Order: sequence, then structure tokens, then C-alpha cells
Amino acid sequence: MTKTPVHRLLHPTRLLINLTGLAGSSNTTGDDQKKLDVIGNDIFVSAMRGSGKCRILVSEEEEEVIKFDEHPNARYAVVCDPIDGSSNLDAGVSVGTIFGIFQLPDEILGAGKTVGPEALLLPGTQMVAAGFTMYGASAQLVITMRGGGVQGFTLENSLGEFILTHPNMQLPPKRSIYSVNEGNSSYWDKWCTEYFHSLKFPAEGKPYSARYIGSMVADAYRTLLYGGIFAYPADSKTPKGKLRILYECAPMAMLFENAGGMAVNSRMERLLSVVPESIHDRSGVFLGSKDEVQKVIDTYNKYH
Ligand code: AHM
Ligand code: MG
Repeated sequence: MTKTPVHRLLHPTRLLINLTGLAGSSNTTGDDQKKLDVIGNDIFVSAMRGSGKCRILVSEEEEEVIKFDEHPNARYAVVCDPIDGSSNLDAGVSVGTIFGIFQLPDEILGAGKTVGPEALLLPGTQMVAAGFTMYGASAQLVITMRGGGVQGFTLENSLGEFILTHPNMQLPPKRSIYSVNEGNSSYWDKWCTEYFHSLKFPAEGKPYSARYIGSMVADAYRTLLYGGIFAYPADSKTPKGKLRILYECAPMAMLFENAGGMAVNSRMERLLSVVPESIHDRSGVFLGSKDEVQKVIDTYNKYH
């Protein structure tokens, strides 16, 4: 039997019939209808199971880890957000799938060995690969390996394959674009407020442009292409931040670093070295061009 490649299964156009279905509701034939993020999760889980290479999986949609005990020698652990930005789906905004891949140590491989969530409480530096897809006007796949470059592919529908269209992606060192949910600004720390104020009211030169889609894959993709800064700071309302370390922050941080950018949390620590306390742990995040992230750090340091 020939297998349908996972990117074809995941592309939302294949799933349009279920796009507005509410989880738990029924369609006319009595089958359960599911929201796209539930469907995306189901597809991702079965693709990982079917690969035979994945021992354990963390998904944003699943409270607990999923273990593939039928593959005791599979040496990879995968973390994923199956449909990031799903709150935007009904408005037709780009969404995507974020993933990271860790290689498990030999000691925990093999029949009779157990593997649990603690095996995944690792810094992003331990990932062997990370990336995301974005389902928009076109479908993009951006991927990097540890210590390697960042490669961007575009889905060519007629072939059903991703074609390398953006080889060796590199962020420009600076660009006057910022991307943040300013609706949260009343909750920000003082240094954070000062930083964004300085972009809008610079002592000299033109103010920055604002661009915020509210779908991390889309905001991150634009920032990778054009440069600038994307941020979701920790604040007094969400002191740990909103975005998840394992399957949102760390994969993006690896991509940004490998494309010549920088990625830090709200304490200005290198995001890739942060160890999550639990599989769904969160963090503040600043990703972007080197000079732009350095400005964040400089402003933070004035207050600490
Ligand atoms: P999700 O994983 O539930 O979709 O949430 C993550 C999304 C990111 O894609 C995006 O950067 C952020 O949440 C937007 O949040 P807000 O609507 O608070 O600006
Ligand atoms: Mg998400």
C-alpha cells in the first residue's frame, strides 16, 4: 500500500469539509465532526506512530505524552504544535505546524525499557532538528538541523512535493519591523514598555512599522524573511509567558539562531538553553534580527 505523505494529509485544503465543525458535534451522517486542530493532532500522531522512528511524542493537544511502545527501539522524541494559530482559522489567517526532534540516549532504548515525560525536559540545544510548516497562500516548510543552515521549501501542488525555494535563509541583521500583541501593553514590565516605546518614538530616524498576525508561524516566517523582531513577552497577567517552551519557543529559537538571528526569553536568557519544568511549560519570547534582539537586551539591562 502506498502511504500518503504527511504534508499532503496535513494541508488544510484536504480538510476543508471539517473546518468549521465543532469538536463534539455531529454531521448529517452521524459521524463525529472535529475541529481542524483535533484533526491535525490525530494526523500528526498517526504519522509519528507509522514512521516507526518515534518513541515518544508531546503534542500541544495532548495533556500527557504519547508513547509508542510498539517501537521500543525508535530513537527519536518529537514535540509538536499540530495547528499553531488555530484561533485564527475561521478568519482564513495562515496557521501551521511547529515541531522539534530530540534523539533519545541509548540507555532508554529497547524492549522492556520505559520512557516518560522526563526524557523530554531538555534544553532546545539538544534538538537534532526543528522546523515548521505554514499553510497560507502557499504551503511553506522551514527546517533546520542542529548546527546547520535553515532551508525553506514551498509545496508544489502539481507534484505534491516541497521544492527548495529559500536555500540557506539568513535574517538581515536589522530591520525596523516589530511584531507584538500591544493589547497586552498595560501588563508589561517597565523595561518592556520602554523598549517598544523607543521603537515607535525613536530619538532619531523613522519609527518602526508594526506587523502582528497573531499566528506565530506567520509572524515568525515574515520575521525570518524580512528581519525585525517578534515578541510575546511574559507579563503581569501571564508571568510565565503564553507560548510553550518545548514545541513553540525552542524550535523557533533554533531556526532563528541558525538563520543568523537571536532568541531570548523575558529574562534575556538564551531560549535554546532553557530547560522546561514540565512538557507544557511556557516562556516569554523575543525572536529576531541580531541587532533588534540586542536592543531588547540593552533596554532590559538598564533596569536590572
Ligand atoms: P495556539 O497554539 O493555541 O494557537 O496559541 C499560540 C498562538 C501563537 O500562534 C500566537 O503567536 C499567539 O498565540 C497569539 O496570541 P494572542 O492572541 O494572545 O496575541
Ligand atoms: Mg501554538
